[in-house]
Amino acid sequence: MTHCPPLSGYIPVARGSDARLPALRFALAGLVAATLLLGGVILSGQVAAQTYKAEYKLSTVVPTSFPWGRGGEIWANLVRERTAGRINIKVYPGVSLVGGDQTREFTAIRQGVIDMAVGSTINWSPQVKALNLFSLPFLMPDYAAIDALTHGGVGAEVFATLERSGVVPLAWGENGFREISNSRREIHLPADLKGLKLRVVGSPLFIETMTALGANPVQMSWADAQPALASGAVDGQENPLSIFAAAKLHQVGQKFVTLWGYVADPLIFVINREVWASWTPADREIVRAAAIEAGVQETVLARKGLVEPGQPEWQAVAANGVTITRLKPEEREQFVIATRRIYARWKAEIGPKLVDDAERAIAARPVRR
Ligand code: X2X
Repeated sequence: MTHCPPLSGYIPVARGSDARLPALRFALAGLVAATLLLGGVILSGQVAAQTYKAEYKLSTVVPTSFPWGRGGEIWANLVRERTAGRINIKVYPGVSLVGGDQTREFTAIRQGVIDMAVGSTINWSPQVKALNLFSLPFLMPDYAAIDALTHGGVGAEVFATLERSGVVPLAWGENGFREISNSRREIHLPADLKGLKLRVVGSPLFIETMTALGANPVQMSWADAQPALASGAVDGQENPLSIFAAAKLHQVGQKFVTLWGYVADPLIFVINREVWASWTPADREIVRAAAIEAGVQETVLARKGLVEPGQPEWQAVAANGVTITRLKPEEREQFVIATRRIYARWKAEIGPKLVDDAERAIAARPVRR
């Protein structure tokens, strides 16, 4: 009989059946563990499937007849198709999930009252100070400047801040350059704003900017703004072309629009953190990719007729009897000068580093249009 040296790792024991017991136990334990693990995977799969809600509520301020609302709809449709209906998103326009109060939308997303949203940086700025960046007067001179921020390092910094604030940001869209309108007179210079009652929304930055320009700002929701304009309770407001045109603000007395491009609000596609965590990684990627695609399409819609020569969409508004005023550079400069102090004060509030980064990114933007 030849002598076999013990295999490495095999511990020889003295007697027959007893000798194999520890190995057997070990094997059994392994089998039990593997079974448990497999069961766990299956179970967690079932749990995940069960925790998918029948409907996910997506909040927007304006309905699908506006580029913004349409962006939400595109996102919802792409996700429904690509998840074969596993993730069923319904658009709730008019911020109806928070009774129309758009400045409460962000908190409701964090709390899970709202599952997801396509929201304006302005509306979330009371809760997320960094978002006031986009409302700094005369920071962004053109579309390339917006893109330089949202699609560069500044956009990534803002997304990191949103993550820390408790939501999952996925993609950028656009509301647009906010132009000032009113029922009383053409605006060429800050002096023309004197005494005008202007509806604004969002953070105190808007109140301070308008006050610095000599106007009387009144903060109210978009839902309240339209009746207030119709009744003459306020004289004017500021919003992008896409809102002005789709809401037909010329019908509520807004006869004068000045294209001053003082601020532009991007839109952000976000999801509640728990909802995000409840989905499989594959589904999360579908939702993220769909948000990015919807954001690109939405931005194209929001810029339609504004990036083409002569801005045909504003011409269409003019055809409704609205006077469109384009500022001379020296006129615009007067507005810049009058708001410089507010800019400096809010730069400190927002965080000088983020604003410095933004200023640098804009100065280095590749294409000016
Ligand atoms: O309320 C507005 O002015 C609007 C529709 O543009 C926003 O939600 C920021």
